[in-house]
Amino acid sequence: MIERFSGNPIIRKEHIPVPCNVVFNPAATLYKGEYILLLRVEGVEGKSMLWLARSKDGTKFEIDKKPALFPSDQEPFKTYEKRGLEDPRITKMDDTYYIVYTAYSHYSPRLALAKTKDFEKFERIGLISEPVNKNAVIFPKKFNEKFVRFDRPMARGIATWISYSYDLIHWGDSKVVFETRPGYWDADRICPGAPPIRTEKGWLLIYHGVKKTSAGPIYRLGVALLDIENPAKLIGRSEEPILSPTEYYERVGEVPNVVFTCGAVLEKEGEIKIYYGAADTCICLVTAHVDDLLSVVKMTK
Ligand code: BMA
Repeated sequence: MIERFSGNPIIRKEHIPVPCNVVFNPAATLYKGEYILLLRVEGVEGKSMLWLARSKDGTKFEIDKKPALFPSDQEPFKTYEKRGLEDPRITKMDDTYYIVYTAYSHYSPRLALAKTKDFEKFERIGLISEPVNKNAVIFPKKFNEKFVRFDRPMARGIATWISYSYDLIHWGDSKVVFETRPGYWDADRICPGAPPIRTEKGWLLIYHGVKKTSAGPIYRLGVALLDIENPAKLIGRSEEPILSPTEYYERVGEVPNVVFTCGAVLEKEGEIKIYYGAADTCICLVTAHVDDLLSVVKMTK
């Protein structure tokens, strides 16, 4: 159902124009007919910044000469981005691209939001959660005039939550949408991966599931389906993962046995390109047809 790109990994640290430790967990979108990735690049000192990469075909990327987003010297961001910016997700609404990312400091990770219209100028909107919270995705559509997001507060990391906002800064009405499943590949931790994709059957969410083992956690990808009118309502989930770390580059690296997505692009013909970090070390690509991903969703009883 899922096909790994034969040229994986598509981006490695050697492609970044400065020395760095690793490059992983990119956001993905389309802009003016090009594929855009916003890469998480961890510098040799250990802090992450976000770099832009562009491609005509979605497989061969050109990387900018310098980072697009790096720790701010302006308050209130300065205090909370001291240890870097991580794991971005991009959502397009009208002509604006919203970038939700993890602002990291000694206070622990919290969510921050920036925006751009052209991938040249970036403007920070706000810090949009307290710590410990990471892995948020914003829906590409408002519901009853409100922006909607999924995130994963570190309340044991066992649930994906929904929250609503009129201004993208103040969020509330939070509640749990779905959670870990004992005995499954997503038994121990769960969090949203790529921003939700609109399909005929509902909102398709590619998410991470973690199972702890005696040799450490294993990060896999699965899918969940949410009601098209009410994204707080779970329709169903895949019983099995859609992607597991089985290749050498997914099993061996900075953090072994990790496939972690922050971005997927839906093409006209229904093919989805899923970009992901492999073993927290490099960036890879798999493709899947949206109908195949929908076909593995089992309805929630
Ligand atoms: C998560 C995040 C990701 C990372 C993953 C696997 O908690 O920190 O950035 O890819 O763990 O190590």
